[in-house]
Amino acid sequence: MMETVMESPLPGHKWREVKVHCLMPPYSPTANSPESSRVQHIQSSVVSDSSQTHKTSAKINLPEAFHEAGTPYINECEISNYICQSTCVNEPGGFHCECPDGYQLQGQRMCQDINECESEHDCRDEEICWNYYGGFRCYPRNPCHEPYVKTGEGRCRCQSHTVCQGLPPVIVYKYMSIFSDRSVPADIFQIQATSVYPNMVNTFTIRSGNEGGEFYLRRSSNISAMLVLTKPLTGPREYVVDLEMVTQSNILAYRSSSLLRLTIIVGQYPF
Ligand SMILES: [Ca+2]
Repeated sequence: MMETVMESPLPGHKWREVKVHCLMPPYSPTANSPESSRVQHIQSSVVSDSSQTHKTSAKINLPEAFHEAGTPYINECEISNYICQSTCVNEPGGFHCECPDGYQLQGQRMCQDINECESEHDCRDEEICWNYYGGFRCYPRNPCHEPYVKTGEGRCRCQSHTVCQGLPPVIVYKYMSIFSDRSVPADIFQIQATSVYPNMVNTFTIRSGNEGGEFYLRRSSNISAMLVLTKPLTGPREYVVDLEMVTQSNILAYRSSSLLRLTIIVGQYPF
């Protein structure tokens, strides 16, 4: 903060000029992203956010006031909302910034999510720890339910053709974290076929979880599509979005599908 004292037009008064330059943070990918996995039919990856820098500059003239003790009094927290990323606490002779639960101060003014999965968490052995903005979750290592059986990390296959009629043969479970009120539109998740055959056409659709129209699936090629966030999400909230890839060939009368069940954990704060 830069500070100069100038003479006021009013006799006996001085004006204090305070310039505040505050850099809001760029998005910092955590250990959760970018992240990708390959399965038999689907490859997916969380898309890194493009760095965004919000620069705010405030230039405010404040009349010089005095404490009873005669020391100059300035409430820095009233100068700008951007002086702290989260909470500004005024104190005699200065101020300090505080962060909400689940965050730690990064420098003097910024807040950084604590990755509880790298330190202390209470997930059990049969669970995986998933970090998100402001907290963490424990998810079962085996997400498969009858009639599906686990055939890989987060991957479930239905073994019986008779029981599985009308059901997707494969369900892949993926997780991602996102903070509140992210600017849109934003590419957040890529889904991609890993097995490519000639004369096969892949189509991608959002099967469920998009009742509010928050997402859009943009086909980027015959083997890939991008999930686009079209509305800012406000947390804390969890979305479960089912993305389906259908592979078919009219020549061979072949049709197969895979389902990617994406859990999106939205943090409470926009950082
Ligand atoms: Ca966390």
